[in-house]
Amino acid sequence: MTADLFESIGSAGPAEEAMTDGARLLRGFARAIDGELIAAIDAIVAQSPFRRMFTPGGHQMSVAMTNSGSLGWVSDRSGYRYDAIDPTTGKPWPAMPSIFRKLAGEAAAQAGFAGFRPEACLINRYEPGTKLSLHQDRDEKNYDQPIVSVSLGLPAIFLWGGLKRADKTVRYRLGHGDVVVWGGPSRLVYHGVAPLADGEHARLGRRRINLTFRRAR
Ligand code: MD3
Ligand code: FE
Repeated sequence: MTADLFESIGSAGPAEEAMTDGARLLRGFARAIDGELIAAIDAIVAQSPFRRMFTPGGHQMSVAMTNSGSLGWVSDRSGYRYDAIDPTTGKPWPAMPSIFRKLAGEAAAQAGFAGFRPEACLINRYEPGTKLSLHQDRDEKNYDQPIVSVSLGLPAIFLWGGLKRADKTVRYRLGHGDVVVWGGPSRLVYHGVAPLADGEHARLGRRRINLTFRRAR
């Protein structure tokens, strides 16, 4: 992985070059297929609705979530895990649409991870004020596999820290259609999302939706 991290198609600001090794920002990579992505999300949400899960500590998350794929990320009082069954519906999560697989595979390949075949797509919904506290993603079995993230709708300030929670964070703006591939040395970095600023997006209104594609097992 190259050191000119967050190398971007389009606009690479000076802050982007200062980022940690192992992540790659593909600015606007998903923009041309945004309508198809939003239609696919609507179909998933019609089967497995957005819900605000509880953390093992008993706090309700402000981000609303659902999943598609053979496994979905869930959190409740007993912990965080990947499960084939949606606990809200008692049924399997909706299948991962082929447009999702194709996008995730192409983005990963572009960032140097050929053959990425995610089995889980976590769908996060942010409304004004919604935030995601600093955390690591460590519920997956294999940290050699990257995570691909797709941002849609209102822009968010993404917080990017280090391998320790107390490490200082830098901020990046992730906008509609931006795709980030996180792997290698960046895979276990602490990260989060600042409270979403209010606004109106032409396609999604007062919302931001983020897709994260993972290999969970
Ligand atoms: C860096 N989601 O779902 S996406 C998450 O915008 C999550 O909804 C955020 O963090 C969101 O766990 C951030 C970008 C992202 C996703 C996974 C990562 C960055 C990551 C895993 C490791 C390092
Ligand atoms: Fe995360």
